[in-house]
Amino acid sequence: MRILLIAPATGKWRRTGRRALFNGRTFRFSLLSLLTIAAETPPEHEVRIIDEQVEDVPFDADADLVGVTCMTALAPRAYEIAARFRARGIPVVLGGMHPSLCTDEALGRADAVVRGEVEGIWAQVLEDAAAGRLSGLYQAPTLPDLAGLKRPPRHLLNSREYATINSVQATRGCPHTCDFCSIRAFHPSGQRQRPVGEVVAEVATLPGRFVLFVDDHLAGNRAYAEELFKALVPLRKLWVTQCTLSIGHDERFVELAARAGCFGIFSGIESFSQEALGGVHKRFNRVERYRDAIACLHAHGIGVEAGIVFGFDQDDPSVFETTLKAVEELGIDAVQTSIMTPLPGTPLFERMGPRLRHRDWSLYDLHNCVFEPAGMTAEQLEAGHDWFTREFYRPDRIARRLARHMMRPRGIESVRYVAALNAGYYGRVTQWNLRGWNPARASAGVLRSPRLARA
Ligand code: B12
Ligand code: SF4
Repeated sequence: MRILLIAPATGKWRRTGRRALFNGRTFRFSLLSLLTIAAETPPEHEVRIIDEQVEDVPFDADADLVGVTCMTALAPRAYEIAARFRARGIPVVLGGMHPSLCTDEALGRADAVVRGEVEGIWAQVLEDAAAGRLSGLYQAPTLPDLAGLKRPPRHLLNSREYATINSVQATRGCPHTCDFCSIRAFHPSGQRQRPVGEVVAEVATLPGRFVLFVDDHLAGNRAYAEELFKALVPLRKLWVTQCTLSIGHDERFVELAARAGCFGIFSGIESFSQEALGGVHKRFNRVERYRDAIACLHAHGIGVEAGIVFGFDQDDPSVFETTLKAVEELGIDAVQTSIMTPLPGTPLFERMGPRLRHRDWSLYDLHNCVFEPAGMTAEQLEAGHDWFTREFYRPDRIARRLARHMMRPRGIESVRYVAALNAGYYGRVTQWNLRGWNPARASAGVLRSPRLARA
């Protein structure tokens, strides 16, 4: 069979991806979801991967089966794509985060849906598609064993379009249960790990030094992480990953991570209100310990990109200004801002049901306010989010940040990465015309620029 695997993108990401400059490449790393499916596909089939961020979907392609992956914000686009192929009589199977968590909805938009991980069920999907009887829900009877996973065929991607195609996944899921997070909803049994030897063997085959671990919390199991880091040391790779800031409370562990090649982490700090963190089951983030944890990471040459969320019930219009001051004081290297978004399948979504403003999934992209906030209006929340992002990525602030970064241990080695991150986010501010205003300062007489359509 000729199999077309598609990763859709929303309108603004499609427009951004086609620009020569500030085209979002910094934030584009290899599509492990589709590469994993390609790896599971026997060689007698022909697989082509389309990433809509960088190329148009070939709606007239000759294909015997189309597979579309999607997260929530991309569901409407995935359904559009599915409808176009189904209109030509080509069967479509949907999979990934959103179809797994909103299965009934997805089943109404495709011939079949795979719920959960693809290993252990893809062969059945292919057999049914080849026999012309692809239909309904497919789910592997047990969670796949992460030992013996096949290597992703990264050559199917055009490496020039990505920050890196050296993405690797060592673990799936997370041991924590933050109630706004899709990871726990998708992986309810917590975290599973691949054998260290297999991960290290895969990393060793990757060209160049830079590697990106897409794990949700690479240090979720400390003993496993230590074993992995020790095995990575001799490879002399340089890598970044996601994990909680709590690793910064253990200097010995941070030192090992640095020796293993870690020079950056993305960490969901989320808020500077302990009460807000408690309200979403993220009490393990200790606000009073942020400073020491970040200082420890910096001392070992590990940069920190923080995830910050606005729109907690405890947030009022002053939150944007106080957060800006706090992240600057802590010397955080980059910030990814989001607006609190109740994503389907999460406990937060259930709790927020009556407060949801609509269920237009295309706006559930973490940059729009889709619920009624408690401490400010939806307009103030969106404006403050945009204002914070624009202020944090002001060129003078970026320049100061980079100068400060270079002075830190291993700063020269990692400054290119921090610069690329900051330039990438600055590009978003300009390309997406993020302006906003500070709700704590804006009074009736202040000119407020309206938000442009975001999807
Ligand atoms: C890499 C990544 C990206 C990359 C690439 C995305 C991509 N298309 O692959 C980039 C940087 C582009 C990205 C962007 C965004 N992302 Co993202 N991303 C991830 C991340 C960290 C890893 C994905 C991955 O490679 N996983 C490894 C693979 C092997 O696992 P998997 O995707 O679950 O796939 C398995 C199964 O789901 C299944 N499967 C998956 N797809 C399909 C398709 C078919 C047909 C079948 C049969 C099976 C199947 O089989 C796979 C193997 O078992 C995930 C977190 C995560 N753990 O998944 C977040 C995640 C998917 N992203 C998320 C979000 C919110 C976003 C953004 C909206 C962020 C933002 N505010 O801008 C944007 C949206 C971009 C857009 N509008 O176009 C959320 C989605 C939540 C949700 N419910 O929707 C996640 C879960 C992060 C989180 N912690 O909440 N992201
Ligand atoms: S620690 Fe991060 S990945 Fe884990 S449940 Fe919380 S938000 Fe999700």
